[in-house]
Amino acid sequence: MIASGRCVCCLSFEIMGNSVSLKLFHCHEARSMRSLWLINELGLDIDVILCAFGPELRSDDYLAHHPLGRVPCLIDDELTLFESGAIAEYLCETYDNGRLWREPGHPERPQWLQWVHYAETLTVHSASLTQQAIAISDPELRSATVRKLETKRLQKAIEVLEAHLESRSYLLDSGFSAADVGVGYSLHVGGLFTDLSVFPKVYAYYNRLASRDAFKRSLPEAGAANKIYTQDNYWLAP
Ligand SMILES: N[C@@H](CCC(=O)N[C@@H](CS)C(=O)NCC(=O)O)C(=O)O
Repeated sequence: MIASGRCVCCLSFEIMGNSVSLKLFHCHEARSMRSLWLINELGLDIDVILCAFGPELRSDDYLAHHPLGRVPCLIDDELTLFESGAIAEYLCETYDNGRLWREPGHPERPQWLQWVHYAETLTVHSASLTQQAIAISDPELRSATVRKLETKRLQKAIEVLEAHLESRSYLLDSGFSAADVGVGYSLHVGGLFTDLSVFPKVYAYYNRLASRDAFKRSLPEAGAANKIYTQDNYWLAP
């Protein structure tokens, strides 16, 4: 459930006999979408505190949760976590039965960890491109060199996925996992900065992920305010 722009109290729910309460600070289309999508895949009930992307994140109240004033930030009773890869690992090991998790000792565990965190390798380039195309509002202060360089580095990181997906439908041979959620979000935003259809395997993979109900439920609703991205794409002119 998304609470539009207002704070709501935690809901409690029962899972495997334990009462838990989860709260996620989220901005539309930000990395917190990774956490929200995973929560939706896991079928967890949660309070989502929707924040505007910008100065609201630097309020004293929010800085008490996340020292840098960024999203995601997950609260689970006494625990606060503010790194999306760590949140993915924590949610899986705490609330998953092995469907999206690969537990320590599982033969696919090292690969699972690698791809859960490869999501950030992809997204750092999109974050830099978001800064160039959106956050730096004065065009004079933007750098054509940084945009070109980061676009190229994003494409190189996508090429690695293209080769990996040559022989499989998901990142792990055994099928869909939390790693696909992390990387899927990165492609969702990466596609705003480079044309994914140039990478046929990646393009088909992204479309497969984007057709999932849990993915769709983590998108902003139609006409939502406070979206980071307002254009169809921010691709560089060829
Ligand atoms: N590595 C962190 C990055 C978190 C992060 O930088 N989030 C961005 C949104 S995608 C943010 O909140 N930025 C707000 C700001 O920098 O003011 C993670 O994956 O959780």
